[in-house]
Amino acid sequence: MSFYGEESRYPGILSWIFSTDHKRIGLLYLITMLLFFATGATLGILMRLELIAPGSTIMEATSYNAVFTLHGVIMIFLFIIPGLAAPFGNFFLPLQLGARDVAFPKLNLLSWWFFVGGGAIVLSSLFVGEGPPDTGWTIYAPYSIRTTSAVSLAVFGVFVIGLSSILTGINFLTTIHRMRAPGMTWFRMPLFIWSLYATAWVQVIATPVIGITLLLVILERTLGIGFFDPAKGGDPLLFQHLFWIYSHPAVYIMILPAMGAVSEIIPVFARKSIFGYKAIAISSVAIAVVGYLVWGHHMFTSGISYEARLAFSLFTFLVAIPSGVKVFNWVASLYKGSIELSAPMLYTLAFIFLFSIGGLSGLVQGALVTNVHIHDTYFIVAHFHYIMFGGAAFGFFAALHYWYPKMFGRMYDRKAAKAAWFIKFIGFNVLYFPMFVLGWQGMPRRYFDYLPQYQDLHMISTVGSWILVTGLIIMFANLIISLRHGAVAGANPWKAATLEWQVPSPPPPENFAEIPTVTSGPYDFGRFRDK
Ligand code: HEM
Ligand SMILES: [Cu+2]
Repeated sequence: MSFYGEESRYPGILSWIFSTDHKRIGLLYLITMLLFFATGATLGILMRLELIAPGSTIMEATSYNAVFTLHGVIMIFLFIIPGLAAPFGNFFLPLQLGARDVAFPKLNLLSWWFFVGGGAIVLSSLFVGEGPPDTGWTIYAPYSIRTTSAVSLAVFGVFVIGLSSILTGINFLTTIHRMRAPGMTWFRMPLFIWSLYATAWVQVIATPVIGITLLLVILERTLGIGFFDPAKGGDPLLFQHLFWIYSHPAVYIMILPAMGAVSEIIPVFARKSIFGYKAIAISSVAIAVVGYLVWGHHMFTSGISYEARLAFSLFTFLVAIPSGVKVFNWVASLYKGSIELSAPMLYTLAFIFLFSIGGLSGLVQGALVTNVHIHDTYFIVAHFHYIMFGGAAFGFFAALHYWYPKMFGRMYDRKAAKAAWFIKFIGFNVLYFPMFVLGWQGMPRRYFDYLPQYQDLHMISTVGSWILVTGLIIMFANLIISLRHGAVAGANPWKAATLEWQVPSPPPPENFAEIPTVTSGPYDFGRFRDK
């Protein structure tokens, strides 16, 4: 892409994959993650096709197992955990802080290499060994120890991706502590940065736990050590504890930056300063802390003690409070605002709506009694897609439409963007809402076949996947075509007040000719009124 005028020792694509410029690295993440997303979405569509009717329609049970495993692994580890932090965090953290780059640019490039390298290893597990992994993305022992599919390779790939995540976390923490522009006090930082800050701590503290767990799985599979296999005196519940000690906080790695982006977008398109800035900032940190104490809610039916279940249930309800604080503050910020329904704002409103449905259904799962009824059913599948896709991924699309003109210097077709949003919003709900009902009626998850009584709802859901994918295609086509043909955007098309909008689009190498001095809060629109 010629519009990135960085001086480079290398020609063409090499000037990208060896660049230590945070903006280029952000774009590298964006492109690779969207490719992974497209792969995962294709697998999702295939599953929905299989589920259009009972019995085997387009695949057999064993292929279905591999497809939902890879869909889950790709969507979780290659798309939604890097999430908004890797592409938008890399691109905008230094810009919003008033810095020239992140603290460790070379480490940053290495993180991206670990990310693509790990992704390639995960994908190669499709083709080597005795078939692709078939354990589900949760790789539960003892099955994951005993299956002959390529689990070790996929798990190693995820381990490498974990390294990438830790390094990014360290980089962001150091950058935020050390590189804020003069006058950028903690409570003048944009809320997106607060969310990256909370996320980075979770990345640094929680990710090593999954790293070690994955190594134990590999050791057990290759050397037969017996950490988790009861036949050897191991404990499968130990695996579940270790897995969820990471994987629940990981939910916040995916959702916090999306919440941060939404907190940027709302004030800009409601032309009001955000309501409850400090409450939103501190609730990010509160979520990160309390998020460590709830992992057992994935294990209510596994035979853990009554006391443990009670405690985990209680903490699960508590962690909902800071999320609720955010939702109320966002709504209060909209109240009496002069709201402009442009694409980023529409995605933001969809985010709030879908995330709220996901969050409230999470409370149904957090309650001990109802949990037993819906455990391992489609209710869970509906719930986590509302959180991860309706929440985090719609937040991702919100951020993409908000920052696109800044990243590429051009504007997409606004009408097509709104149409794509509308189609996706409809498709999403037609696809996933029936799953709540299916699950409540007892349809188990991870099955390629089902009783005839579930067919109608499954059929509706599959039609929803076609609507959704139509919207996705329109969105991507619009964004890709506009890279070359979109109208020139200018430095600040949304009249936003944060620092990244005060430099040209796309920002020049090193971002700022002169490091700015910050004299007011991030959402102070007053200075635009008199112009
Ligand atoms: C095109 C969009 C998508 C479609 C059609 C789709 C569809 C599905 C289906 C049918 C299942 C399997 C249900 C079962 O048999 O248990 C599934 C599982 C899953 N999906 Fe999606 N999905 C999509 C997007 C996403 C996104 C964006 C994410 C995350 C960001 C995601 C994360 C997952 C996870 C983690 C699983 C569980 C895999 C497992 O059970 O191990 N999906 N999805
Ligand atoms: Cu959880």
